[in-house]
Amino acid sequence: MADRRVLGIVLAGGAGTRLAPLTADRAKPAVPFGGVYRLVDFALSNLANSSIRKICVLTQYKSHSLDRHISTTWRMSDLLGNYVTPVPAQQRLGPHWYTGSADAIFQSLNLINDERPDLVVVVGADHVYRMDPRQMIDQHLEYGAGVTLASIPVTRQDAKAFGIVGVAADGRSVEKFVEKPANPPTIPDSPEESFASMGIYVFDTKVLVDVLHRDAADKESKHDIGGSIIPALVGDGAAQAYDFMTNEVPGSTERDRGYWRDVGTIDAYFDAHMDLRTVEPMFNLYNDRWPILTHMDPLPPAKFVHDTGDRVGRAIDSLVSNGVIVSGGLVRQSVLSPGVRVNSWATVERTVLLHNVYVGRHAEIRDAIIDKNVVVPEGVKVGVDKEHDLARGFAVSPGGITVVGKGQVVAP
Ligand code: ADQ
Repeated sequence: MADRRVLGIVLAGGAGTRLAPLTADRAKPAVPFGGVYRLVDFALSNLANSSIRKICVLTQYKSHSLDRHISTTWRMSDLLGNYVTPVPAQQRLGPHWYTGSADAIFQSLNLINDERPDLVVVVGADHVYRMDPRQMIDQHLEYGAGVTLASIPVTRQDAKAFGIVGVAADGRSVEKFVEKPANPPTIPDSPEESFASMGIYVFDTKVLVDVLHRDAADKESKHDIGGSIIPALVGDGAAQAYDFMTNEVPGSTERDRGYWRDVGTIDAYFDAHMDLRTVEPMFNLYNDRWPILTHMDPLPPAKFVHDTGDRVGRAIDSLVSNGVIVSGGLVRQSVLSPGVRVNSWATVERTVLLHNVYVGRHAEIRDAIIDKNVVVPEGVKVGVDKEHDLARGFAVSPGGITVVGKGQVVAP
């Protein structure tokens, strides 16, 4: 791909309703993840680490904290022609916001006209994974596809939430594509699995511009990439699949190779956190050959104090960010964002605490996600009795994870 001009487009405008209440006042790609990151950092790190550094991030809903994060964290040197720009919906083509992900790109065609790339790499902003898109681009060029879509085997049960790809005997040419089917077609020699599109695409620019114009003229279309653009290109015989499991990223471990999670629901978001914190994690944040990049506030190191009797300040099997103080409390199997406080005789277990959460003495938190700045007063239990959690107005996921949203008061 060395001589090709590539533009990255990150789709960051989805409302993320299934992640409520974490998306109550922020866009899904701005939801904090893994202590110090935001979800969008994974997609952007993959592009930046593979030297794709002309990137437009299309934003829409509740985009303030997302815009701020991108402008402050991801600003690159214009001198080298690099940029990561947040592009808010601008109503360029009429008085309506983006109707779907294809409309978001259609309304932003001026960016493509300005940059005149050979290829456009389109990625979502709500997945946790490492991927080197250059390997997918190489396949795209080698076989002359109009669009190449990254694909991964998923269970039949999970397949209902994805676009499902049917490939020809050559293992590449896409013969069939169905968006979120009720009855997902399976992989021919593996009846319990389906081949899912990961929402990661390489387009020839001309092919993309042409199909977007056709789609815009279609009054019946919902103007989604998965719902309309990909099916149209499959109809043209122009779509090929790229097998994500063949992607090799420097420094990945036997265990975390091929890791990709859609963290669109509370349970998936919680489980992906648990994947980070074990001795041999399912997803290894400590791979410095393919770093996940972000902005970190200049906070002091984490501190653990008190070691007398039952009052021991410690954290085990956990990720603990800068600025945290665990003062005489016990943290187990949890992820703590910057600025969290855990006080004496408190217990925090299988829990994700976002920035500056305060846990008072003797409090007990289990199987929970607590959003920024929430105060859990002395002696209060959260996540221990799910009926009580619901009665107090907290959300409880189907998997039994209690979520206390930003600004919610936990009564003493
Ligand atoms: P979904 O994620 O359900 O499925 P969609 O809601 O279109 O599809 O979201 C795709 C990406 O576009 C997300 O990152 C979202 O934030 C963003 N987006 C959605 N609406 C947008 C808008 N109006 N403006 C800007 N950005 C917007 C897609 C594919 C499936 C595939 C899964 C993989 O359609 O085929 O299997 O991703 O997770």
